[in-house]
Amino acid sequence: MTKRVAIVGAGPSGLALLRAFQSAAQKGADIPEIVCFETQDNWGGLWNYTWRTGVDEYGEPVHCSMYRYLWSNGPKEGLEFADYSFEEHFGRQIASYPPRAVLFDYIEGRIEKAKVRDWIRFRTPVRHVAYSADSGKFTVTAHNLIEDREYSEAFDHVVVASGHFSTPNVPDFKGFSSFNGRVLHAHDFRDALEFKDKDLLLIGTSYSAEDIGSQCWKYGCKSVTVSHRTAPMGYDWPDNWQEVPLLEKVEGNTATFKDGTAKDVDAIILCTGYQHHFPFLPDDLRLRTANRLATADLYKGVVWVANPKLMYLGMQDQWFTFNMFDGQAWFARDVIMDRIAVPSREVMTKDVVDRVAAEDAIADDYGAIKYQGDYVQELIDETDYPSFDVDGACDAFYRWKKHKKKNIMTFRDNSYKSVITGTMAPVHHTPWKDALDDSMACYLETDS
Ligand code: FAD
Ligand code: NA7
Repeated sequence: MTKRVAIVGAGPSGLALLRAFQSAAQKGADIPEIVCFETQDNWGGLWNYTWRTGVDEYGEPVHCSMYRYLWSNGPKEGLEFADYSFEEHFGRQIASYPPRAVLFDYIEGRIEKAKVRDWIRFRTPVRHVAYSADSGKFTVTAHNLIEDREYSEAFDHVVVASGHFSTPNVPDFKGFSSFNGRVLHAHDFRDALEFKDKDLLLIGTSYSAEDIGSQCWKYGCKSVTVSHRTAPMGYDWPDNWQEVPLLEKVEGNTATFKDGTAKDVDAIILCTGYQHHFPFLPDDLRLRTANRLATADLYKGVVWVANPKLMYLGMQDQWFTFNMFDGQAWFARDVIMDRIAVPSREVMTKDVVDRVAAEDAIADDYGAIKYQGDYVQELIDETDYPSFDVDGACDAFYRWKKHKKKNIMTFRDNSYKSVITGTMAPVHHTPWKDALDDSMACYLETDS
């Protein structure tokens, strides 16, 4: 096959596409030439931890939004690869909420087995993509940071897998510029011990606020105050944790909230989400979407309606992650290999409108999990991605929600059944709140 495919990013989504093509080649298919561009010096995307914040040694924005002591925020049984189980990787079943290093190792294990590392050009950010209707090809301009050399190459397809939880959304609040403490976004949070014995204010009520607050609580901060714009999270929090209305202003160290109450704080962490940010894409190719389950302008959540030679992976808000990226990657691969025909623009546009309307009609989080589970099922039904019990994975998420409601500081002590191997996960050797060492060696120590 003479086609050339450019993939932007070697995080879980980009790696899923590499594995999808390698799997087709393994089965004897003639596959296109694949070039995956990756800014960082290793694969794994957000799971590739760095201590750095701001810019890296080449002046590139640091992609990592993860932090030390991060443990999976959902059960691993909801994200397991259907073609590479946790048991295959670790040689046995492991507990359900692995720390970051353990999940990184798992991601790496599958892609190492596929032997596709030389398809990736590390330390090579994509700077620009342009499409020519005359040639029917894309020109991708990339920067080899090590040689400090910019170059352009032609491709038949471009797949954007650059993630959307890396460029922070940073609102301003009155008094920030004269606050007598540190103001940072969750993207730059690295180590909870920095906030030991401190009074913390967090703004936002989603995963970052919940998890960074919990981490800081676990590692000994003095108090956590969480300020909401829409509604409080409503969990049964520890005694030194309170939920308050939106921040109105800061004076000195005193934060005042919309209801007139106030609290003296040492640091403020903006857990206010991220932007879909594609500085390398021109207006006519750039996805503009809210962080939601049904993205704008992507047929089947993958194919750019205005030009189906361009695709995006992993752009949805996420209950499902690795297995959804796999479903999308197998689908994208089959579009590129002409195994799946994309319909007319009208049909694709209607597909987007219908998905948005269906999402808007969802009543609650349980409905949202089912919606995304059905989407994963739809994708894998159209390809040779190994089928698995998607409803079983949804069930793990439903139970996770209930465990969080029951006790937000112990939900990670629960176990679930693998929908790939049918094995029940063991209970971890140490309750999450007491497990201060998040290394892989410690996590795997005696959990069987
Ligand atoms: P990313 O992981 O963001 O990878 C994108 C890659 O593209 C990066 O390697 C980046 O360097 C590269 N890139 C970007 N721009 C360019 C460019 N111009 N040129 C070349 N390369 C480029 N999911 C879970 O399942 N469980 C969790 O517990 C969990 N915790 C999370 C915690 C945090 C703090 C965050 C932010 C996310 C978390 N997620 C979690 C969700 C996470 O989005 C997915 O797990 C996954 O990392 C998404 O993969 P991705 O490949 O789409 O994007
Ligand atoms: P999310 O899930 O996008 O949530 C963003 C939160 O920030 C949400 O609670 C928003 O409140 C809040 N927000 C956004 N802008 C503002 C302003 N201007 N003022 C106050 N509050 C604001 O981002 P997360 O970082 O929590 O999670 C992203 C991923 O990281 C997630 O998938 C996890 O796996 C880890 P709203 O409810 O809209 O009022």
